[in-house]
Amino acid sequence: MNDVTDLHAEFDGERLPPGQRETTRFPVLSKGGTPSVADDPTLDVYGAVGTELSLSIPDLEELGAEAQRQDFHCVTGWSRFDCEFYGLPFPRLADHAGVDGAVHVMFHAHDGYTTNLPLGECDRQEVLFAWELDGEPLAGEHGGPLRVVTPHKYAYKGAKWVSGVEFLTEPERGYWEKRGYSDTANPWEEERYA
Ligand SMILES: Nc1nc2c(c(=O)[nH]1)N[C@H]1C(S)=C(S)[C@@H](COP(=O)(O)O)O[C@H]1N2
Ligand SMILES: [Mo]
Repeated sequence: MNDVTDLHAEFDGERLPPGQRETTRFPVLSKGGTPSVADDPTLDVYGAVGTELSLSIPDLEELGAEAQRQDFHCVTGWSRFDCEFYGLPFPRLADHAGVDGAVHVMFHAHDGYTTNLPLGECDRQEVLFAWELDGEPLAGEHGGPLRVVTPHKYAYKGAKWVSGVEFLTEPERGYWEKRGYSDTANPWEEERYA
């Protein structure tokens, strides 16, 4: 298991970011209800890439899935330590598609949610397309069958029920980023609101 719970060191912070409290529960935070998503979803990869792709979870697994132990920080103030996610690191997907002029990424989800990151901030090993948590298939309310996790950012940067990854040549803002949440979302700098 690849342990990335020491990620805070890169941001010169403690393991528990400022203003957060640790919880052993796993609260559900969704803008609406849990959408119905096929058990065998496809992830569309498109925009400024060499090859547009439509990938199933088995396709993602074949590109080089791995297990990682990660911490999860919600902007509303709770952190859950030691989440064991299994999924595909973003860089493997980006390499497979072949980034072609992109500087930014928009993640799209089945509930209409979107969230954005600069390419350099999602082309990181700990950004996972995840379909298992703690040895079980990811629960629907937590974004199953497939979600993104971003342990170096507040968790709104990780789209549950992810449906598409759009590579962009200009920055754009996602759902919460347009509604007053921080675009940069660094938990160790408490970048909660814009
Ligand atoms: N598609 C989608 N992804 C989403 C959200 C959402 O409403 N829809 N909420 C975000 C927020 S604000 C947080 S804190 C985390 C919560 O994940 P959890 O419900 O598994 O705790 O998912 C993020 N990803
Ligand atoms: Mo959140």
